[in-house]
Amino acid sequence: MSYEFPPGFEWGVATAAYQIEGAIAAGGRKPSVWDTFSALPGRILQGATGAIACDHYHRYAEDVKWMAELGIKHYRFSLAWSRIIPDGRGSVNETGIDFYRRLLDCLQHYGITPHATLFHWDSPQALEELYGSWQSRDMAQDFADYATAVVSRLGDRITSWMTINEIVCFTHIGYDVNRIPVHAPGTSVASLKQVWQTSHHALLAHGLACQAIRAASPGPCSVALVDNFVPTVPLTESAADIAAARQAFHLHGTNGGILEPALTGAYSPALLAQLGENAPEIRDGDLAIVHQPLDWIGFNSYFGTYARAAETPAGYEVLPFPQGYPQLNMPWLHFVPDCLYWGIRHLSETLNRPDLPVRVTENGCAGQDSLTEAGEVLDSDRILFLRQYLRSAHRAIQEGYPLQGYFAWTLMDNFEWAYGCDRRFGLLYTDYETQRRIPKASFHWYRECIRQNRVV
Ligand code: GBH
Repeated sequence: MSYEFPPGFEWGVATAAYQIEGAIAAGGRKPSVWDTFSALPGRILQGATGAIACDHYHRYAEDVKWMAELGIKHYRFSLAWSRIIPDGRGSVNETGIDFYRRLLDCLQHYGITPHATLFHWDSPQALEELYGSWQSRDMAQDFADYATAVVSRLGDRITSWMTINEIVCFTHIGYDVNRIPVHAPGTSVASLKQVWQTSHHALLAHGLACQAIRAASPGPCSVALVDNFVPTVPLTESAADIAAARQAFHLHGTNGGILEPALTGAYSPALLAQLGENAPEIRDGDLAIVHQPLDWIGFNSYFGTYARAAETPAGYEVLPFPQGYPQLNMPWLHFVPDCLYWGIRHLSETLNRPDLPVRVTENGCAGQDSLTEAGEVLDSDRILFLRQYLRSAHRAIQEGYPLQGYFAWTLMDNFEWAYGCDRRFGLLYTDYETQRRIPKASFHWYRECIRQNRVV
């Protein structure tokens, strides 16, 4: 098997603003909830913050040069809301916009197509103080206004837009019931209903932003949502286990309450029944707003959960990972390459959206990377990981599923949220002392895949 991809397959890398930019007070930027959260003692491993991160704000030109060296033609990045509208609502900071113009011009110089995410978790602190950010329905309209501000200014340089990255990560992981959550804003709330309300508001924000992007774009553009739904993977590919995985999908993780309403216009009925009084308040007309036509869907693929047919009332069971199951250097990052294929197939078959083009907008892993005496990083574990997931992508294409592109997470080691700078996901090793980027073995391997347009 040569694992060749079709001509035009989009090879890329992905990053996010707060994880790489640093320069948190430069050019009129005001704090986001991640600045506040990471400054609190004990929230982030080794007390790291994103204050400097990879200093990409100042070093973007060098970073884009590395992308060109890697051979990618597509780059996914995010914009920092509080750089562009520092108070979250109200006046636009043109200096913030200018930074992205410089970045975009540099990408264009190297022939790299930008794919921009409007929001990757860094809500303006001002809106947290004003109304508790995602706890308020007002956040949705403020987000849509921010989308208008961005697209009307940068729509000449960007035509591929993503509204929001991974709703669950700043709602269900940012708000928790009677427990300190691990992500910003880190608010403890009284009920699960309040948690679901935050993700419902984020879905509304997504819907209103889709409308705002299309209204503000000076020319044709495409609009997507990016989600990290968790695929259920049939333990064997028997017809019974496949049916079990499809049944299990809706109630697994938050699949039925985030991806499902966005793509089908309805929360999973089974999920709503299970939530009972903890279901969010959904007003008349909300689901029509949430269910905007999308040009494609972004799938962040990291792990999945095995399911099989079983003699349970539901007719299936989801399986815990056995002791010793292979995983990468994060507690949740089990090695399940088939989840990439099954995620795409569930979009098509289980949510009945075979029409919807897919991009894998993130896939990657943390290793315990270190420099050898010769100054190399020999991350054969990352090569193993990426190679197997890419083979799974290849299978999806071979079977006719509409997978258009693949973005490795991530260009360079960066601020890994609650894990600070301790966990490295990059193809480039970041020396945080000197800000030097050092290509890992996986960088050279990925470049070869791109050059040959196949999994090598
Ligand atoms: C991606 O999320 C993010 O988009 C990206 O910014 C990040 O750097 C990358 O992953 C690597 O982590 O057990 O409560 O700690 C991936 C989805 C979200 C999956 C958080 C694991 C752990 C929740 N991840 N989740 S918890």
